[in-house]
Amino acid sequence: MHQMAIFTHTVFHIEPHSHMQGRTMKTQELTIEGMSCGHCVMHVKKELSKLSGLTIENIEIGKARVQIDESQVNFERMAKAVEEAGYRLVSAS
Ligand SMILES: [Cu+2]
Repeated sequence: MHQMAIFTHTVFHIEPHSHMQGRTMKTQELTIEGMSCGHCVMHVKKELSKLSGLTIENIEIGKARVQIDESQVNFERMAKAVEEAGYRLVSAS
């Protein structure tokens, strides 16, 4: 019974991604200020991954490359997520 609950939970979270197929995703290179180690990378990764319409391709100290669905994600939303992690989004291009 417990296993079943976990399975349902997983499906619930995976489902929204299937709706993204066919959408145009745009690559964005993010410059992030204040990151200095692997923990910073983890924090930024955690917050950015909460945004629907955003797929993380790579994150390293000071920068990240993501794919965004522009109908769901803009600079402000990414900046807010980065800020939530404790850092500052300087630019996205
Ligand atoms: Cu750190």
